[in-house]
Amino acid sequence: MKQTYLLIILLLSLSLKGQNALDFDGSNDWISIQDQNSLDLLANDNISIEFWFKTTFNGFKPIINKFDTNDGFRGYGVALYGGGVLGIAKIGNPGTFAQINTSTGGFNDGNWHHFTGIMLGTDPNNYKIYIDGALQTPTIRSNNYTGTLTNSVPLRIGSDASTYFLGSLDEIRIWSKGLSASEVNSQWNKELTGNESNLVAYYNFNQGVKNGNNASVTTLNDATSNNNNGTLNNFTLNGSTSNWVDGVNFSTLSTQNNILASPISLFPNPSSNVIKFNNLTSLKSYTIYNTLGREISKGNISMNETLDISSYSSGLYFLKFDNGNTFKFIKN
Ligand SMILES: [Ca+2]
Ligand SMILES: [Ca+2]
Ligand SMILES: [Ca+2]
Repeated sequence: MKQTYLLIILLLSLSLKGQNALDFDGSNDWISIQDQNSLDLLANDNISIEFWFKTTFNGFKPIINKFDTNDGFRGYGVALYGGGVLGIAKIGNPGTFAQINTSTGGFNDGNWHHFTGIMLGTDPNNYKIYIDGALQTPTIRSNNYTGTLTNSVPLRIGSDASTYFLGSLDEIRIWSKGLSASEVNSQWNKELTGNESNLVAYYNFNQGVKNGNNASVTTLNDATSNNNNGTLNNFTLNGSTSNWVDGVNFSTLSTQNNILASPISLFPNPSSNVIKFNNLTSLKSYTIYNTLGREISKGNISMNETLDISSYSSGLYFLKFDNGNTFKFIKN
């Protein structure tokens, strides 16, 4: 009986890890999604866009957009910029747009990162970007939006009609609402069903055989009922690039709900040298993971003890106690 349970647990954990993403070659791979009313948002509508991305490219690359290139790029979209900065924009009458970028970059480090961009109306002071679930300090790139937003061009993934994304994308979601902080926190690190309200398009990319021959898998499925399915263009669809590939591993990081419930607190955060804990009532075993779910270190800690993180690379980490409580911290 015990062996049966162990086998079931093993199969469950294997199936959690078995989800896919799509790799883009940077030269001509892109996905087109036909213009539809559900994708046509109004200037004053609230829009949220989420996705996982992995790239080492340093420079401008479009990620997802519905820009009309024959009308001053009227529409909305998200792009990667030099230095690994991410930005989100609404563009109205030619030359007028509302855009924020992350004020720090480095998200082109070859690891999976999650992006949430939220645009409330046309004032970029009301826009937000979260990376890996953490609210970023934005830089307003433009605040002169006027006119309408809607157009009749396709939604594009991985292209703006002249430049092409290099790297992998997964879990793309477009919402016709502004996600709340608690919604961002509860759903960035897991898959959704597609039935969530105001979700206008959702691509989980769980298609094809990773790194296999996928010549016939040329339609990207929308998991919502809006049928915003995409057509893959110019992908090789065989091998480890320009094909359906391994997706982000959610299974080791799927303990987000414990973060809010825990009375234990971690400080200082961010930190460059050491972290400590308040309200640790007993010696506790911990494991530290990076955003890929890779184990970085493990040990035991009690109240008033310090944990040395000075040798870690800059970035976001997860510390998980063996009772399941998980904390995020940032190494500066
Ligand atoms: Ca996926
Ligand atoms: Ca339209
Ligand atoms: Ca290609």
